Amino acid sequence: WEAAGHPLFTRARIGSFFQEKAVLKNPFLEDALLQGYLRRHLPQEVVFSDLCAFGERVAKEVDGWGRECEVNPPRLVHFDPWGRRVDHIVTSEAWRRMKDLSAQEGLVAIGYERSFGEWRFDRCFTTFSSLACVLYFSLTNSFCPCLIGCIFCVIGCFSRVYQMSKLYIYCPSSGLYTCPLAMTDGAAKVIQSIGVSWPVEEAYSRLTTRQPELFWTSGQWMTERQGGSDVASGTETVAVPQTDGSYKLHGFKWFTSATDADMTLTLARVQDRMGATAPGSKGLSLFYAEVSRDEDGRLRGIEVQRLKDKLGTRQMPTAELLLDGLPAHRLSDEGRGVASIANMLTITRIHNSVSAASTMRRVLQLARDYATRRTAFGKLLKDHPLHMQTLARMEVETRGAFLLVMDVCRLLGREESGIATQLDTHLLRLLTPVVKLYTGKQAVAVVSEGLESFGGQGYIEDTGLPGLLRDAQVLSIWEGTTNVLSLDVLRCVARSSGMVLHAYFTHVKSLLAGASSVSSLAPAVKAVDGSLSELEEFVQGAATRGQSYLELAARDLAYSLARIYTGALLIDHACWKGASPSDSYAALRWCERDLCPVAAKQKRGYYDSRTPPLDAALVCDQ
Ligand code: UCC
Ligand code: FAD
Repeated sequence: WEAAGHPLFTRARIGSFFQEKAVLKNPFLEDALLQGYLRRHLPQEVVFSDLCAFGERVAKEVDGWGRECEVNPPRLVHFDPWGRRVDHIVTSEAWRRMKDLSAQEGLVAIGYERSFGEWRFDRCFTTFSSLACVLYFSLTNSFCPCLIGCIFCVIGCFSRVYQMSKLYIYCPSSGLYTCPLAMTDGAAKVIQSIGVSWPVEEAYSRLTTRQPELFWTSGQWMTERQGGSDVASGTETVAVPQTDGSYKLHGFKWFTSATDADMTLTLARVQDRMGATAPGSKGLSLFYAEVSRDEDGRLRGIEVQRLKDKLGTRQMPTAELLLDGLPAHRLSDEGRGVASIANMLTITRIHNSVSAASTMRRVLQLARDYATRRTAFGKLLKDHPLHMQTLARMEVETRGAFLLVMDVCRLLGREESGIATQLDTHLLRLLTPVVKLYTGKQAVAVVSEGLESFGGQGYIEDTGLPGLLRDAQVLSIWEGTTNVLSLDVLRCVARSSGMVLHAYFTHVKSLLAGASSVSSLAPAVKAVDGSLSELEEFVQGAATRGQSYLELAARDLAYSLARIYTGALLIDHACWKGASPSDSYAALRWCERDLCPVAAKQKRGYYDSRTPPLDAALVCDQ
C-alpha cells in the first residue's frame, strides 16, 4: 500500500499494526510447579488426565463464560409487572452454566468422595495388618482388601489437594463462581462435623452431589451492620422458637454473597419466652435455612433490600437481606454458634487462599505469553532482562503462595481422612489464618504488578485484566481481614497453650533437616534456620508480655510465620528428586528477604507501650 504511493495513515486508515493479545493456554499444562507438586504427592494418572482435560475446557470454553459473567452482572428485580414483590435476582446464563459445570466436575464433591469405609491408612500401617497384606499378596498374587483399602486411603487423604488443584486452575475463569463453591464446601463441612441427619441430610447430599439437577449452593450470612469482624457484638438477628421445634429468624444481614444460593448457614440469638436474648458470643447459635418461594413466587421470610454496588466481584450478587420470619432450624447447641461455624471459616479461608494463589498464577501465565508477543525498543519483552526480572519476582511470590496453600490443603485432607497426627492438627489450625491473610495481600501486589506488565492495556477494561485486580482486592477483606486473622493466630496460640507453635517449630526443623546435605541450598537453609531461631526467641520473650504488646505484634508475627514456613516448603520442594533448577532458584530468592519481620521490629521498639500514642498522633496529625 505504501509502495503504491499511499501514505500509511490517511484519514480513513488506522494503521496496519495490531498487537496480538495474550492467549490463555491450558492452565494445567502451563504450570510446571503444579504438575511437579502433584507428581511428587499424587502418583496417579487419573488425576493428571482429569486436570489436563479440565484445563483444556477452562481455556477453550469456561474462560469465555467467566467473561460473560463480568459483562452481564446480576440485577435485582423487586416487583413483577403487576406490582407484586418478587425480589428476583436475575443472573446470566453463563453464571447458571457455572453451577452445572461445578457439579459435573465435582468441584465440591471431590473433597467428600472419600468413601473408603473402614479402610484407613493409619490402621493398615500402624498395625501388623500391613504385613498380613504383603503375605496375602505373596501367597495369592492378588491384593487383599486391606491393601486396596490402604491405597484408597492414600487417595482419600489427598482428595483435598486434588479438589483444590482443580479449583486452582478454574478460579480466575470462573466468573467468581468459586465464591459460592467455597461457602457450599464450608456448609457441607459444618453439616458433616455436626452429623448428617435431619434436617440437613438432604442438604448435605445436594451440596456434595455431582448431578447438576440436584446440586445446591449455600450462603454464609454472618455480617450485620454493626460488625462483620466482631460478629459476637454485631449480631442483632433473633430466632423466635416455634411450637414444632423450628425457629423464625428476624434481622438484617448486611452482606450476603451469591444470594441466589439454595440454602444458608447463619447466626442468630434465640429469644426466650420473655423475648430476651443473651449478649455476646455466648448468645449466638447456628441456624440452617432454605431459600425458597411460596406459591405466589415470593421469597419465604426474606426481602432482598438491594444489591451491593461493589469495586469488584461484580459477577456475583451480594445483597442486603431483611429476614422477616425466615423459617430455620438450629444446628448448634444454644450459644455455640461461632464455634460451630468455625469449620465453615476454615474451609472458606482455604478456598480464599487457593483463589489468591491461582489469580497470581493466571496473571503470570498471561504476562509470560504477552512477553513473547509484545515488542518494545526493538525486541520482544521477553528479551529485556529487566522485564524478566520483574516477572521472576512475581514468580517467586506465586510459587511460595502455591506451596503454602497446598500444604494447608494436604493437612486438611489428612485431618479429614483420619490420619492426622496431633502435629498436623495443630499446624492446620495455626496455618489457616496465616495462609489466608498472607496470600490475600500477596495477590493484590502480584496482580497489580501483573497488570503493569501489559503496559496501558493492563488498565483497559475489556482485556479482562482489571477485573483480576478488582477481585483480588476483596481477598484480604472478606472471611476475616488481615488484622482480625492476625488476632486469630494469637487466639489459637493462647488456647493451645503454645502447642500450635511447638508443632510449627518442629515441622519447619524437620523440613530443613531434609535439606542439610544439599549444598546449593545452603544459603536458603541458613536464612530460614536463623530466622526460625529469632522467631523462637521472640516467642519465648513474648510469653511474659501483656496482651496489648502481643496484639501490636500480631500482624508481624503472622507474616513471620508465613515467610519462614514458606521458605522451608520451597527448600523442601527443591530437594525433591524431580525438582528443577528453577525450584532451587526460587527457594534461594525467597529466603533472601526479611523472613522474620517481627524480630526486627521488636528490636526497634515497635510494640512498646510508648508506640501506640505515637502511631495515633501520626495518623491524626492535622
Ligand atoms: O465474608 C464472608 C463470605 C464471603 C464470601 C466467601 C468467599 C470465600 C472465598 C472465595 C474465593 C473466590 S462470610 C463472613 C466471614 N466473617 C468472618 O470471617 C468473621 C471474622 N471475625 C472473626 O473471625 C472473629 O475472630 C470471630 C467472629 C470468630 C470472633 O468471635 P468471638 O465469638 O468473639 O470469638 P471467641 O469467643 O474467641 O470464639 C468463640 C469460639 C471459641 O470456641 P470455644 O468456645 O470452644 O473455645 C473459639 O475457639 O469459636 C472458636 N473459634 C474458632 N475455632 C473462633 N474462631 C475459630 C477458628 N478460626 N477456628 C476454630
Ligand atoms: P470492620 O470489622 O468494621 O473492620 C474495619 C477495619 O478495622 C478493618 O481494617 C479491620 O481489620 C479493622 N479491625 C477490626 N477489628 C480490629 C481489631 N480488633 N484490631 C485491629 N483491627 C481491627 N459477610 C457475610 O457474612 N457473608 C457474605 O456472603 C459476605 N460477602 C461479602 C462480599 C463482599 C464483596 C464483601 C466486601 C464483604 C462480604 N462480607 C460478607 C462481609 C465481610 O466478611 C466483612 O466485611 C468483613 O468480615 C469485615 O467486617 P466489617 O466490614 O464489619 O469491617
